[in-house]
Amino acid sequence: MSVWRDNLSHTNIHCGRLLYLPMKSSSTRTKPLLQTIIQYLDTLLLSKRLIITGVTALTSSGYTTAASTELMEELLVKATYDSRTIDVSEALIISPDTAKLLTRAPGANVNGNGPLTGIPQYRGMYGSRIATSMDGRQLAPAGPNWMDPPLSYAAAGQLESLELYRGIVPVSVAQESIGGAVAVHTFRGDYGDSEQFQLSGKIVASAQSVNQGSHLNAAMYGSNENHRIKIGAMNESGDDADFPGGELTPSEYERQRYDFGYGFRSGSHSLQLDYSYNDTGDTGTAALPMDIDYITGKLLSLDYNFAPQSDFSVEASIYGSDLRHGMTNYHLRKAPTPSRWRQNIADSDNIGFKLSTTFKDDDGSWTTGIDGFSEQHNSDIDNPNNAMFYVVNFNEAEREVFGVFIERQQDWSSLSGNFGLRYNHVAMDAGEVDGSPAMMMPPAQMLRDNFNNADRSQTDDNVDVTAKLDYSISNNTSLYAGIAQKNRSPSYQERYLWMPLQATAGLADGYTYTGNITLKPEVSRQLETGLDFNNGTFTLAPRIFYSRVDDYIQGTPSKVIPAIRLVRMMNTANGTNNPDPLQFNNVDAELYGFDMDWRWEMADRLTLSGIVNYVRGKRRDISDDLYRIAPPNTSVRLDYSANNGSAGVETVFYADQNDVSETNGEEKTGDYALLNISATWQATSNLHLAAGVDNVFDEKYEQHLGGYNRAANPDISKGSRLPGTGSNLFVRAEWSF
Ligand SMILES: [Cu+2]
Repeated sequence: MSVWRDNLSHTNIHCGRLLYLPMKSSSTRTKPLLQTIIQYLDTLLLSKRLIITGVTALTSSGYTTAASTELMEELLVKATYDSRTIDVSEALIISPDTAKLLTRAPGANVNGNGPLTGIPQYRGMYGSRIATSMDGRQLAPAGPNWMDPPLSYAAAGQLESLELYRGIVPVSVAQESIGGAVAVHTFRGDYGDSEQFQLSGKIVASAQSVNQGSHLNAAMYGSNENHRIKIGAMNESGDDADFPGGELTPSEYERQRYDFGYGFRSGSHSLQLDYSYNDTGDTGTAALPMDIDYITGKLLSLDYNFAPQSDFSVEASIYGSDLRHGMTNYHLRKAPTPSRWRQNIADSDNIGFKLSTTFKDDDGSWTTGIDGFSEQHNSDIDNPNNAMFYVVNFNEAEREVFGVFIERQQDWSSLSGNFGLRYNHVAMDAGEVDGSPAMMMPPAQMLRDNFNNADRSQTDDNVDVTAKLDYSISNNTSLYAGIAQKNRSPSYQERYLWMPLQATAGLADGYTYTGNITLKPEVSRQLETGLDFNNGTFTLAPRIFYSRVDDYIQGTPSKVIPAIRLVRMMNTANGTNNPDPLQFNNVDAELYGFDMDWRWEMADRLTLSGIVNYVRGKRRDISDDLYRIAPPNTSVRLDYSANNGSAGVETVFYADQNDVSETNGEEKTGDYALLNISATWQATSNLHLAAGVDNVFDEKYEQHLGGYNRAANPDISKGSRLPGTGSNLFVRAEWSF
């Protein structure tokens, strides 16, 4: 069975129903907003994507059976053999960080550098190795240290679901997906079934104790059979969070978000326009050298879908974003001496498109398409106390990916396959750089001149190939195997960081890095296999995987003499003790492991479920482990669902992590276990209440993926690991009308 997933219509995402409902034609009125878009996006057309997912019997009878009880439990994770869809509309989201929800899916974790900056990790890969798409669109963060990772632009209040592809990602899903893909689906309201306009809305308010945080989200939807409009606004903030023994400083946050959406459908055509404005204010990132002053983002997209017949459809989308970011090392944390104040102003301009078509036949479907994404970055460092000091960190650093792909979904009687081929052309370049250090210190001058004299324009031609096979051996059980080759071209930081700085897309290892213009793309050859079992009461989906990565990009001890000399000179001048710099270089690596989720419907209203994750990441060229790899971990949940409420208890266990990267000076972490409880109550048909306690026993623990403290704090010494937050009582009310 194939399930068609269409971003324009939200209902089918969850229900797995077939999509294209007959649409009635009607006259359309021109919207002034269309003009705004056209102004904003001066490039050509792009497309909405259409994913065809081969889905096993699990879709209809799998984890979603929880929904058949009177009240859905708070968090639904829907399983297919190749994805996990986390139903955010039902999720009890208290954390402002959407990325945290990913830990509900097998294989996934989060690198945390601050309360809003979760960077997805999947099977040991993270950062730009994981493709993140929001309703099919890409985004490149403004922050050279990923203070605004792509997923941070997916504000929880407006989301419908978070879809994590399991293992090998089909080529139609993302341009570069060497390590996995996360697809965010926003709720845009439903079309009505008559000419009559109907209004509905939802207000969600929550509060939590660990940081006196609060969240308020309001959304209004109006629709008839041809039009739908959405207006949403969100405000959230929190103070520094508590841990047993002190406070995490700075870990405060503040963010507003506004969303507007308009959809029109007529006959076999549909059009969707979305605009979002993100405004993040003072937000701590104690694991990084600076804190967020502001992040403003304007995101705009136009999607078009044409489905003249049930077996043929076209999707086109064009989108862009304009992201601005400021950060400092003095406004939220204890400031250094005035001569060492630093402010970094950065921006990112993104534009992209996608055009794809799908043809269905008796045995499956063909999907072909082209897509393009272009990002451009600037980053300038200054000192407000010293007008002479400046560093042009990145100057119009550009990265463009143009891709073409073809994918075949083939369904035989008990066997189904997904085969894909993608070619990406990557073009990168960067403008000349400068900085006052280059006028005063010969090593900095040499680095600048070498960079400016180099041929910085680079191109890569990458071919991705995937094959995934799913074989049903009985009604209950299917076997899965996949093989793929995936590429990732270097990021702009990895190629164009000219002066030793910690602008590393959030690695947060405390090392300064320089880039390497001539880096080669990473090539991963991946194998995975597993099974999906579901007999109605018990579900189990284990996978083992192996990924052999040639030219894996990793910081290695720098051989760039002026970079080493510069770091040492700065140490002498500032009385600091920074280690010698690293340089991004191609090495060889491998990642392997095991993960699974399972679920047991123990009794009518009682469900036990859990996740088990294990991953190892190693260098192949030398004896070392890869940096910041999630320790083995498991969680077990017991959920009770009643007629008008539910209750759940969860334990989360993380083993110690002793397999650490010597190259990155990584420290080991110990094991820990946490207990979380929560309950929900449908008070009236319109009012839904929830409450819970995370980390009930106020356990003190260190998250291996959480980073080290970089800010002065009486309770945590600099350079030691940041503790996880203490016990947290939260409440939430959701009112729909
Ligand atoms: Cu930043």
